[in-house]
Amino acid sequence: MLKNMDNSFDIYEIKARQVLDSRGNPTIEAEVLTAGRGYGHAIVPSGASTGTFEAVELRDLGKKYGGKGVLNAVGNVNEIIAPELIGEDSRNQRLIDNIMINLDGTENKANLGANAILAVSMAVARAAADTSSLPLYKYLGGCNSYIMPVPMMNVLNGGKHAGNALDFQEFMIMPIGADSFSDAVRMCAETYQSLKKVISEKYGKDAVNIGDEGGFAPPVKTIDEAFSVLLEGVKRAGYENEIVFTLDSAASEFYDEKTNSYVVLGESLSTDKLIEIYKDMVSKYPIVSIEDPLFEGDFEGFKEITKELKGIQIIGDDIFVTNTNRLKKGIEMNAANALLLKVNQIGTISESIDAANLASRNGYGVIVSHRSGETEDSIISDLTVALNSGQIKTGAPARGERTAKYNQLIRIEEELQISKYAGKNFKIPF
Ligand code: 2PG
Ligand code: MG
Repeated sequence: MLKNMDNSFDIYEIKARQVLDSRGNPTIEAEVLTAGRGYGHAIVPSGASTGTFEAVELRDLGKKYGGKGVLNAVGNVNEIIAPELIGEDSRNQRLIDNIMINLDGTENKANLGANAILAVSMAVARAAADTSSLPLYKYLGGCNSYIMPVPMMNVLNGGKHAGNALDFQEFMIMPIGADSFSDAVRMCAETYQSLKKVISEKYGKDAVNIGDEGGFAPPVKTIDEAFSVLLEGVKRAGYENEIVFTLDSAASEFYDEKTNSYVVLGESLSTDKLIEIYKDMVSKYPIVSIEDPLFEGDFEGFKEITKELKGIQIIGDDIFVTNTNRLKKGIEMNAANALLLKVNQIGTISESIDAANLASRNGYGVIVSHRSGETEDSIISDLTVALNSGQIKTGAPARGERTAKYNQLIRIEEELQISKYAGKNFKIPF
C-alpha cells in the first residue's frame, strides 16, 4: 500500500538492480523517484585493499560471478528498504539514512549490506536535488562559494591494484601550480602521456599496461626507481615546478602481523625502519602527502609518523575507514592529520558528511576518494565540491570510470563561473 504523498519530495518508488563495476564484478545500482517526478540513481563502488573495519559489502557467495553477486543486497533494497522509505520526504536525508541503519540493526551494516544501504542513500540525495532543480553539489553543499579540489591522480600503480612487484600501492601527482581545475586536468593528462613514453622507452612497449585505477604498472621494483620514472615524466611534460607527489602505501597490505613488521621487496622492516624510509623519501622527492604509511591498527605509529614528518599530510584511510568513532580516536591522539573519505566504507551520505565535518572541525584535511573498483557514477565529484574539501583522489586521467569524476568536476567548474581552485598556493590544511 502506498503511503500518502503530501508533497513533491515524497519518495514514490525505489528500485535496485545488479550491474557491473570497472573490474567486471557485480555491484548494485538503485533508482529513486519522487512524487514530483524527481529522479536519482546511484551505483556503489568496491575496494580491493579494503580496511578490516569497513562497513560490510554484502555478497551472495555461491557459484555465480565467483560468489561476488549482489542479488541479496538488491533483494534487500526492493523488499525491505523500499517499503519502509516510500512516502518519506526525500530531503530528510538523515532520517532516511537512520531508518536504514535501524532496519539493518548491526554496527557494520552486515545485515542488509552497506552496498544496499549506500545505493539508496545516494540515489535519495540525487532525487531530492533533482526535485529541487538543483545540481547535487549545490543541494548538498548549500554554500555561497565553492572551492574546486586539487586532484590526486594515480599514475603509477602497485600493491593489490597491479601485477608488478611494487609494494606501495599508489604514486600520485598533484598539480598544485594549475590555474583552475580544468587546467589541473590538462597538466595531469599531459604528464600521463609523457610518463607513458618514458616507461615505454625504459621498459619496452608491454610495460605500459595499466593497473586497476588507470595508472601504469611497469616492472619497477624499488621506491627510488618508481620516483625517478615519475620525475622524468613530470620533467618531460614541463611541470617540475607545478606538480608535487603524493603516495598511498596501503601498508596494511604488506604488514605481517606475526612478526609485527612490514615486508617490502621481500625484506622485513620494523616500524621505525619504515618511518626512516619515508623520511628519506620526503627529503629526496617533492612529496607533500602520504596515505596509510603504516597498518590500520597502529594508532601509536600514526601519531609518531605525524610528528616525525612534520609538514607532510598524513592521511588515514584503512585506519579511520570514514568512521567517526575511529576518527575521534585518531584526533585525540594526533594520529594522522587528514581523513580519506570513502562513502562505501561507512555506507550512508549522512555519516560520510559527519566524518568530513568532524575532520574539518579539528583541523584535519579531507580527501574525497574513489575505490579501485569504480563505475560511471560521479557522485564523489559533487560531494567534494559540496564539502569544499579541496582535495579529491580518483585515479588516473584515463579510463571512463576515472574520467567520469574529472569530467563532472570540469562541468561543475564551468557552471560555477566563479570558484577557487584549491591548488593555487596549496597548503596542507593544518
Ligand atoms: C585506497 C583505495 C582507492 P581500494 O586504498 O585508497 O585508491 O583502494 O579501493 O582498493 O581500497
Ligand atoms: Mg588507501
